[in-house]
Amino acid sequence: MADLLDRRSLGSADPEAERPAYRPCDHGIGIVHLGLGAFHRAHQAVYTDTALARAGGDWRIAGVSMRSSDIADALSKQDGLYTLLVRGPSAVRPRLIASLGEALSLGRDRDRVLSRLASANTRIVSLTVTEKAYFFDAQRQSLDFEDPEVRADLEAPERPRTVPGLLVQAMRARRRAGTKGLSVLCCDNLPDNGRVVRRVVLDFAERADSGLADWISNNVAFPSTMVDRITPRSIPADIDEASALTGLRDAVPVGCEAFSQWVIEDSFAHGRPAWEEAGAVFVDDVTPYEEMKLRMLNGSHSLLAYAGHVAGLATIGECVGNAVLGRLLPAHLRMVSDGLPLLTGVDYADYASQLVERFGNPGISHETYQIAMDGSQKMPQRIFEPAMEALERDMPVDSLVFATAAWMRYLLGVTEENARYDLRDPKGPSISRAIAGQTDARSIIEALGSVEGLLPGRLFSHRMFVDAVAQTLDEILADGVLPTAKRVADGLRH
Ligand code: CS2
Repeated sequence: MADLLDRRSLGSADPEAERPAYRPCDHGIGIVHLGLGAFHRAHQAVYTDTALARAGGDWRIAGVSMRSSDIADALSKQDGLYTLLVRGPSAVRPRLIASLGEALSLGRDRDRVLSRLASANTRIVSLTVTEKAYFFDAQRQSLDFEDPEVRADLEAPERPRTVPGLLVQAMRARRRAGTKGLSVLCCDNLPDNGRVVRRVVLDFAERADSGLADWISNNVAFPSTMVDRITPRSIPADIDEASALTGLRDAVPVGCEAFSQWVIEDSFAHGRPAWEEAGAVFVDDVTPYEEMKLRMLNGSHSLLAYAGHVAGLATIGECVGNAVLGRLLPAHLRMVSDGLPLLTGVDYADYASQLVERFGNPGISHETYQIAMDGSQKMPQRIFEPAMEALERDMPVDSLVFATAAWMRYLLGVTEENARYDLRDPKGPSISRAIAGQTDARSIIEALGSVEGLLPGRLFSHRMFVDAVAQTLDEILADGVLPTAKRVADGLRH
């Protein structure tokens, strides 16, 4: 693929695909990215591609696949090049991305990954590793020292498998070699994500060597970010589609929507690419943007995913097209946005209508089952925190109650059509063990309450909230999820 690009001469106009407007080999690697999934390749790698074309710099990316080596292998065979399929409502626009300079797999190339992380040329480590990979215990606000994977890394820090272990090992090497610090840029959907990764890294480092923790505090920046672009997992049909559009054979194309947003706290230790050239917005405080996105976009994604999956609706598009959920969605968005602080330049009503349109994009097929994954890690910031805040301010919580009950119904592991599925959640086995045999809402809630760290104590000691969840869950169990959603939607302000 790279040969083909060179022969066709980079930067020349192409009738079919947008091509990189720079010579990749002119730019060194300055970023190590952990988590080489579709989202990174649809988001940060694309911003970097544009920034390289417009402002240059040694900012290509060494991407690290944290689990399987398939993607890294496929990308290596293509010299890191891949096709982005930008899916609008009626047309697909292909674009070739050249910002990945190297693709590695942690399991196989650990030494190479560590030397990249320790290299003086590396000035940013960015991450899209999913919420659970930080091992952050939200209740204790610290690293989860009890987790077996964390314990294993603490016992053998030179062969790290977890993100905190890997980052600390890299910092140890930098400190030892007298190399300067860098910026760690978390791009996962967690509130205050810079602070979360800083906390787990410092907690891990303190156990190992407190001098190292001080060095990290003084030399490493952890800017927070809000990232957004709907990027369903890739499917085999994407390969033929990409090839038909570009004439190039790409084994790992990525499809995503056209919309993209990146809000970044501007506090980097040793520079950064000119991502603003690609539309990234730099601010002092990302919090209000994160809350808006996590609660409005991700929160309604989760609501639709749980209700939809249980009701047999396979995609977010089907949910939006459903008469009941399609009505509940805007009402939920309005209810949640009523609790958000004013944000200069942002009209929440416009943001909400844009979301409804994005979710309904006929070019995108985003599975409810994919979004339903890892609910124990997602529900707190998407549903529980806005619910807690609304209760404290005496504001309505109806659709948040519904989302909670729909999630609990999902945790039973069987659809209304009796199809069984795996929960795909790090707490899945404990959840299934706890609720086995429970059939009524109260016993289900009580059983879930016994799963360590699953239901936040403050919210679940709120009598009114728990009563409402129990009533809604009983209704779902008796009448079905969609009739219950209809009752909730009917009661809400539209
Ligand atoms: C989704 C997100 O899978 C999920 O949990 O809610 O991946 C969502 O598509 C992205 O955050 C959009 O930016």
